[in-house]
Amino acid sequence: MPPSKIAGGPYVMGVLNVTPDSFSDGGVHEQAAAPHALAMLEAGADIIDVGGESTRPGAAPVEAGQEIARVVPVIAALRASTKAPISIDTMKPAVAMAALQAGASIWNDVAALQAPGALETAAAAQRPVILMHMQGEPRTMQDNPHYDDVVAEVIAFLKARVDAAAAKGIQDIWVDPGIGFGKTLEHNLDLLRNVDRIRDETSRPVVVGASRKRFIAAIDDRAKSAGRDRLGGSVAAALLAAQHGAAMVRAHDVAETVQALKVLRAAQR
Ligand code: PMM
Repeated sequence: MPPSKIAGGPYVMGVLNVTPDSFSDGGVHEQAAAPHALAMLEAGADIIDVGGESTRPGAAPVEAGQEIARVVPVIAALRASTKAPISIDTMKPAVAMAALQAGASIWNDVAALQAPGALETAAAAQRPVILMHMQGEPRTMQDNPHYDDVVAEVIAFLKARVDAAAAKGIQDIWVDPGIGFGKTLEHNLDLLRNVDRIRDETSRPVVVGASRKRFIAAIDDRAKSAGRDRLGGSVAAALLAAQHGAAMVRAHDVAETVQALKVLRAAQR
């Protein structure tokens, strides 16, 4: 990865959901996906994360063929117009492979390479991977999340997945605590406060995706809808993650997030 556009700060990953049902920006960018991605890069994003299957709570799975049909044309169009790194946000090895061939260079897997064949596919591709923690599966994960010690359990899971990936020869491994993926408000806050511990105990850079998530509405009931009503909370969570050593934050509202991170960096010097 080239250096972050925020000198010394975390990378900013701009979210490009090419899905009709993503929880926060569903359907908005299907036609205008590549221009929206280019605008996010212009606004300071370091990398674009392309996803073709919604993982919002309650979302139904999508067939690999349909997911490929959504993401590959967008990745190819983007690749033709920018050198910026593109990650593919998928749980499916077939989709990851098609996306990497079309020009993506990073596999962002919310299932942490647990699908059959995923570790082998990632090892063969020799590309960076992001391994995320999720309790359960998107359809049911928010039904009744439970942990005895959320931070310790998430770290133990991530360490095990890092070990499994490293054992296959995968070298560039990032980890993500999976904000909102089978977690209550308290679980999410506990994880955000402990990003540095997750980094230190996994010895891996940490990605944090809190942008526009439901826990913000659990704190502020004026943030019920999943769009820009959650902007303030999203930026606050990105700053908190950055202060605790996040190496990358995933954001829908790139310009605002980058500006806030620049102010944080300036004050930290
Ligand atoms: N969240 C979503 C999707 N992909 N990937 C990573 N690494 N971390 C996340 O927190 C994450 C993700 C769900 O949000 P979206 O529907 O807005 O993309």
